[in-house]
Amino acid sequence: MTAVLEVREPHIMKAQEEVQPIIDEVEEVSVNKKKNKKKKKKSTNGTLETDKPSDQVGTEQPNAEESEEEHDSIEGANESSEGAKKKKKKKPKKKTGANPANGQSEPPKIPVSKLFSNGVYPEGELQDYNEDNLWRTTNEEKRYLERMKYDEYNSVRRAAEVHREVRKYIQKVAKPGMSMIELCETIENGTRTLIEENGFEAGVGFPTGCSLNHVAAHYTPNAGDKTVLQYDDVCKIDFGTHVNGRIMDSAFTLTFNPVYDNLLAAVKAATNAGIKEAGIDVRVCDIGAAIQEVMESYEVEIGGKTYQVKAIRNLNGHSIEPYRIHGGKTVPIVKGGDQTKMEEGEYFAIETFGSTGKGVVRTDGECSHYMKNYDVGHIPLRLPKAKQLLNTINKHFGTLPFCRRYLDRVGESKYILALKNLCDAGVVEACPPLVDIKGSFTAQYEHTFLLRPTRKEVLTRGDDY
Ligand SMILES: [Co+2]
Repeated sequence: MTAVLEVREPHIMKAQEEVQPIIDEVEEVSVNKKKNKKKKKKSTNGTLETDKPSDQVGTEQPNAEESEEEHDSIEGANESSEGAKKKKKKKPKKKTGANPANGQSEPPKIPVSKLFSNGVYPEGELQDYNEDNLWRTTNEEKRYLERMKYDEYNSVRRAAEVHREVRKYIQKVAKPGMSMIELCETIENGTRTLIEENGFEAGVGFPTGCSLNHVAAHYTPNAGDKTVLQYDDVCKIDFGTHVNGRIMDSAFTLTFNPVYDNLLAAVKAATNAGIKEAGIDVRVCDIGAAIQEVMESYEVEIGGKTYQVKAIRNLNGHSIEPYRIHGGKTVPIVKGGDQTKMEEGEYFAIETFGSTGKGVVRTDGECSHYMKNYDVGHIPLRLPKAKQLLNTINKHFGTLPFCRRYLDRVGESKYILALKNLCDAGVVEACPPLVDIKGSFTAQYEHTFLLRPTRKEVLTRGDDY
């Protein structure tokens, strides 16, 4: 899920409405056989080699090393700091993140706790901090702090592993002709089974986004939506898993037509650039600048027209707190953001959006996503149906985002008016679809990572993205 920036410049909206009728005609997408024609930026500093996006950093890992690493992690959790000192002399840990070939069924039906019967889940991709903080990697005190957190890390790794396995399956079976409802339910059912959904202890993290084309985020079908995935669609699959409220928020873009390959490559590289820049004491504005630089060094040719990929300037990454998808901090994807710093122990989702449109989104269309306002205290409600609906929300979702289909499946019906009442009262926040101009195409990649005391752990990294 994405955080929307307050649009501080009201004229943007107006200008856009004026432009819209002209651009409304949807351009025909033709298959471009000369795909992967990538533009290299009029590079000022020579550091931006876009021919090889740095999106595969450290994901190759022989399986033998992986099991050794798991072993190391278990010991690390249980041994005294004496024992740990001895360990320090071992060679540094290799970066990981690959999806282990672990015998998951198709469709995925085996809970990950059965696949990792020793209860140890694979670490995400490890990235050392940049030079100012490189001392942390080997610092004994920081290493000790991490051993104290082992149970937390291991449980979020379980949620991340579920994300990897569920998306691996959907990447295989999603095809043009599949309904959006079937697509989402496949993901949600897979998540519920693999994570062994259990009240607030484990489950889906938020509604499954499957926003299409100019819709960048916050679309999931409501009941009765007949939309079917098309060959020419650009579909952002944004779904979440959680264990004990620790949400793994990760997204990728699904396409069938190779004409969009450069758009996807731009966004994937931009997200990875943002993750690479991130770290303890790093200012979020510097991350935004790094993301935009990479994103806008790409161009894509669609239907005979060439577009420089734009970063959508009012969409953001965000910190994540327990049961709170949007923690207190946002991570911009363009330059000029604020100077808030990232801190040790924080979880962040870095998500970037590239667009062939204006590079700004506004809300449009029927709402599906909702979320209880985290800070709201007791608000008296007059409508009995609204009170009853709020009880249902409190019981099943608490402060986790939900959608209308999730209300349907827990037995709610005819709740639209009551839901509107809760939104008007400020108890629930509506998160309607976020759209760029019609006829444009938007893509998204997102990962959740943790700023561990010694290094970054990109929890949701897989061998796919
Ligand atoms: Co997000």
